[in-house]
Amino acid sequence: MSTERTLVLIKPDGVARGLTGNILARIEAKGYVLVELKKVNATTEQLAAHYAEHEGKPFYQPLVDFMSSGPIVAAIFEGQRVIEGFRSLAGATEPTTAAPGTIRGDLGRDWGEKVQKNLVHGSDSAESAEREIGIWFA
Ligand code: IDP
Ligand code: MG
Repeated sequence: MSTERTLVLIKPDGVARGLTGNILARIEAKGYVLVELKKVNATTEQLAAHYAEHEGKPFYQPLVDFMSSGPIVAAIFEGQRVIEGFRSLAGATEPTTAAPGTIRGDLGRDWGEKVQKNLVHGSDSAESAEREIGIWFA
């Protein structure tokens, strides 16, 4: 299978807590190649497109508000099976139960809010990756 790309976002909690370098270092140390990197303030339009699949769910508005609450870091990483590999590095959605050794398991916790602040986003399929890269690196 040819090399693939994934979209990684370091969410506002990760940036605010000064964990950008730690998170990027974990992905690079795994062997994936950084292709693009930028710090941005997400627009309403970008977040509506990015999280369209979650519209209508109870955590949707808290999620959009959270993602608008401060700067994020967007990155494209490349490598064979990087989509699956980054999801494995990130760990489960809930930081409380994310495995130790993962980004969310090592660096995240539950803060008792309506949205899980879990440090990172990673694309979940090749189709999602191409769509999401188009949103953040148009
Ligand atoms: P993922 O980021 O692990 O792929 P998704 O199901 O795509 O998880 O959800 C997107 C984001 O929405 C999660 O990363 C998390 O921040 C938040 N989220 C998902 N499910 C819940 C929930 O049940 N309660 C609160 N927040 C949630
Ligand atoms: Mg997801």
